[in-house]
Amino acid sequence: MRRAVSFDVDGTLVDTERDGHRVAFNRAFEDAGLDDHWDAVAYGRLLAVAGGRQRIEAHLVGRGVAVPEARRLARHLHALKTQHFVDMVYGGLIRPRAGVTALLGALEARGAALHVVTTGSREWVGPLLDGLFGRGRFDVVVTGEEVTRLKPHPEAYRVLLSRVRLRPEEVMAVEDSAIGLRAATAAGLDCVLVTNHYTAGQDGSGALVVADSFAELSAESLLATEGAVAGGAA
Ligand code: XBP
Ligand code: MG
Repeated sequence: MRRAVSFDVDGTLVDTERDGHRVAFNRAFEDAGLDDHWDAVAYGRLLAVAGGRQRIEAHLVGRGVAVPEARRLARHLHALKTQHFVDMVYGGLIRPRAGVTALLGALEARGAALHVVTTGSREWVGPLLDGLFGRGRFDVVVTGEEVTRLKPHPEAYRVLLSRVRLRPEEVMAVEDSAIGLRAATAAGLDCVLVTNHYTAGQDGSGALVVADSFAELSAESLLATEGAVAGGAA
């Protein structure tokens, strides 16, 4: 039996990208008096870059801003964006994906530890997890600030394993994207992919199962170390 499950945040525990982060990025552009605006389709392409600050920098360089200025401006814009997203979190605008809350309870009922590994910024990750799932619900939370290399690099998952002192085969990872899947499997974890409108159709090779909702997952199957990850009640 596995002893723990590690959840990704954006797109997995919560469906935050299109109507959350993207809106916050656009408000930051407006605050700074810039004409930049990311529509839902353009943002879907930009998600290929992990990390909000890195995403802004890549976008600015892509439209011809010199790298040093793009780096400086991205830091400024990302600070504005993060404040807008924190406001959205405290405003209750971000909700768990369907089935997540029940699955977390079912995992705890079976004695599993819950962890988080995300690329997102700790400034909003903390309030979001505490507000939606209760303070201290996740034993270890690794965010984008704790690593030097973001997903798909496995560093964040290696940090988790070192903190929880578990072997990779004792922890199941739950992710939404090919980037997250690659990070988890490169660290030696089995990984289940629960896709969303942005990540459906991405390369899910290497995932134990690719589901399009949490209804297809059960706590028992996430913790079982043999056999397929079956669906059914959490
Ligand atoms: C998804 C990301 C994050 C968010 C934006 O993280 O790549 O960068 O898009 O959050 P996850 P920040 O690993 O949870 O899927 O602006 O704080 O980076
Ligand atoms: Mg994600």
